[in-house]
Amino acid sequence: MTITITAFERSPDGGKGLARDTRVRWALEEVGQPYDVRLVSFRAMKEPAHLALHPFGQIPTYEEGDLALFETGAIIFHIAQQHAGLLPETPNARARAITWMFAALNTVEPPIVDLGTAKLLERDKPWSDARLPLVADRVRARLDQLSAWLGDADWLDGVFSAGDLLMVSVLLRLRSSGLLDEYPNLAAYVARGELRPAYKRAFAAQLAINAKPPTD
Ligand code: GTB
Repeated sequence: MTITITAFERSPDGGKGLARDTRVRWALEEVGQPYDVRLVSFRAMKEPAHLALHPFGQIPTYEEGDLALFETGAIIFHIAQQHAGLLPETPNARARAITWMFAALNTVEPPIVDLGTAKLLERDKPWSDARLPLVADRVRARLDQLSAWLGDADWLDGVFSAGDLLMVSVLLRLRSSGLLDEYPNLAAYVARGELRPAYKRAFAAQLAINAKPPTD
């Protein structure tokens, strides 16, 4: 059955792979599933046709036959359940990998998104200079803990899993901040993720769309 995901018609990052369709592309590449992409404009994302797929008017979405999903965690969990390669077979190892998926999305991603918001949308506020270091320190608190857990291991729980895919995807958003470089083992972890052939294919696919010059 054909898989179709949605992505920005033109991502605000110009092809750095930071929009959340990249992680879904990466998961599909890891399990060897071909997929189509439907590009949506910011306006189309808020129109009824897209809202019927995604109640919050965002990308990415995932369609496969009569199944429609939104939320990257749910989409990647679905892909990992349907195809081998993203979750271990052993029940306990599988449960731990799923735990890392939730940790990436619920514990590590929120302060990173807050930092992005503070830098991109709040810099003109009179309180921004005072708030920004606090937000950055909340990210550091999580990175301290994650770095201590990872130590010199390659992946979070033995073999690469959907937990690593999501954690690396989340951490990638920090690269431009320089915060990742304060943690050499995390920087190396992210680099290891980016070196995976499946990630490279996913990155190239989104770049092919976003690097195109505007047609209008
Ligand atoms: N929790 C949801 C999920 O994981 O699927 C979050 C989905 C989400 O935030 N989607 C964003 C979106 O559709 C795109 S990825 N935003 C439009 C809107 O809400 O109206 C967020 C994103 C956008 C751009 C960059 N960038 O340019 O660097 C990075 C991340």
